[in-house]
Amino acid sequence: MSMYCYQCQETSKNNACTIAGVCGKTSETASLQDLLIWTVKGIAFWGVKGRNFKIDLTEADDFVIKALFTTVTNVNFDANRFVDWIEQAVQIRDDVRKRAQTACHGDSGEACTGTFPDIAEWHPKDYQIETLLAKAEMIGVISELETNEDIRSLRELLVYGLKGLAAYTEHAGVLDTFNEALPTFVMQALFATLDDKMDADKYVQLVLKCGEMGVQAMALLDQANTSHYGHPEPTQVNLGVRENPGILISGHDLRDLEELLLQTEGSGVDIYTHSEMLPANAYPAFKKYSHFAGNYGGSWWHQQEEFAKFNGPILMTTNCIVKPKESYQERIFTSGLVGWPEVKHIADRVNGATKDFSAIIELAKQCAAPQALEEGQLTIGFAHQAVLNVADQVVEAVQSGAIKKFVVMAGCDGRHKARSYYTDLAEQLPKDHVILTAGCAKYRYNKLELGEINGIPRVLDAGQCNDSYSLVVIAQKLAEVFEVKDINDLPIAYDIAWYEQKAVIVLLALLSLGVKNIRLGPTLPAFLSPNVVDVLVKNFNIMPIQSVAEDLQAITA
Ligand code: FSO
Ligand code: SF4
Repeated sequence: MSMYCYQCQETSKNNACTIAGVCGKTSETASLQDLLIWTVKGIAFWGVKGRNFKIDLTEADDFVIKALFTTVTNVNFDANRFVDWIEQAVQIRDDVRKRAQTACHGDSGEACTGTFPDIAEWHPKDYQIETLLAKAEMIGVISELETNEDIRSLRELLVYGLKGLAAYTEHAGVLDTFNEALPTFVMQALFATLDDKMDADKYVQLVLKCGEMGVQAMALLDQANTSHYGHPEPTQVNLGVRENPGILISGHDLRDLEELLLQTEGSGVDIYTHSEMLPANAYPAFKKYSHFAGNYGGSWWHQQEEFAKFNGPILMTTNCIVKPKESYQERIFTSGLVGWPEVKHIADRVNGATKDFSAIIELAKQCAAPQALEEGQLTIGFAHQAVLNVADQVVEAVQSGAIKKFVVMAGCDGRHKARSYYTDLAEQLPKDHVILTAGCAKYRYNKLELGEINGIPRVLDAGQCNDSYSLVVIAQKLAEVFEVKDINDLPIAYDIAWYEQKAVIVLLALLSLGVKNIRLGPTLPAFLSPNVVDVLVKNFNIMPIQSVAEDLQAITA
């Protein structure tokens, strides 16, 4: 065993990746990610104390959020970048420590005195990969396989929730929108994981608190997105191609898209979205660009085949990146926290200036136009504002019985054959059932002809995975209109597909709001021990998906 990672749904044999990641992560990168999380916990050790003494933690907060996000599945595969991250983490931890101890000078508080654990003051003899790997072996899940399985399970559930929380906090931060309560909680929770006395009950409370903060993070991001780019509008997105060369942009970073659209205006290069960037087509601020040409292809895991056919450059702004094929290795670029060894990386913004996408644009001009994958259009743009705009129609359809039930089928897509379940279920749902969706899970059914009910599409697409927040707002609005006290009494069923840690925070957010009876698939997380699953079943009646026939019967009952 040279690594131990079980943070995503595609983990090997639904147990753990122990030799190399199914995602393409090497054991070296996996170990460095473990060490980065450990050093970040060291920052939290001093950060929690320092915050009590009101020291400025702006830099540390930003670093902790970014560091967590960069270890999310399919974000960064570049071992060298993690060596830099670890070195920076140690420097930031030392700086926070120094200032925390100075701030408490004269105070008999624990920040000043006593002995401190290794995590609070470790320094490697150098930053050679071998030195760091030797340390990584002694920390991380791999070193703790013998410890209490339930505590380990709850602790990892919390850390994965924090990674998802960090991802959404970072997306909002890119748009200069902050809420200090979020990094404050992240540090407190990381700090708590260092406490050997934390029992299962305390972990469960912290996990639910993490969900609550997840709702806040998604609300913050919603505010950031809509205040910058307007509220998404119902939109028909073109799925075909034009004759100009194009740039394909994927991931979730709307600011990268905004700057790319601006820099390509009048250049003769069209911009297409891929995977989780599809919802950008519904924002008024982007729709105004005539060279914003539509969406190309499907969800993240189709990229090897689709990127080869696109012919032009591809920009990966966040996860999910898959090992690039030779056919497009020279045409793919990463930005922000994304990384793949040998893939060209666009430098970050400096002092408020925009990113420079000229290298991508110049390359695009020399490329052929994309090869068509499909034709037609897709209807998107049903985030909370758009749905509330047609609330009267929706309420009337529910009252008349034209809409019998809503089925929330949000979450992620993935490679597992078992995910055909979601296509089959969507196809076989009765015609009076409406699907509410967000995230890349929708690619399993969003191109099916599922029709409309009194002008309301049977697939209401709220946007990216973080826009699951919209689904919560819609549910709360329905509860208000129908004067239902318990959200679980609404005619809404939840059938969530998960893949990576952003889906973990979406799930925890739903639990924190008291949503019960969620179906989760295609498999339950490998990091949940049987006892932790029992707790989730007992308190929330979470259930694994069954056959399409069985679940259809239960959902439509
Ligand atoms: Fe998908 Fe990937 Fe949005 Fe995830 S593209 S899987 S949950 O990164 O973030 O839905
Ligand atoms: Fe395996 Fe998923 Fe971890 Fe990649 S992220 S190593 S696929 S568990």
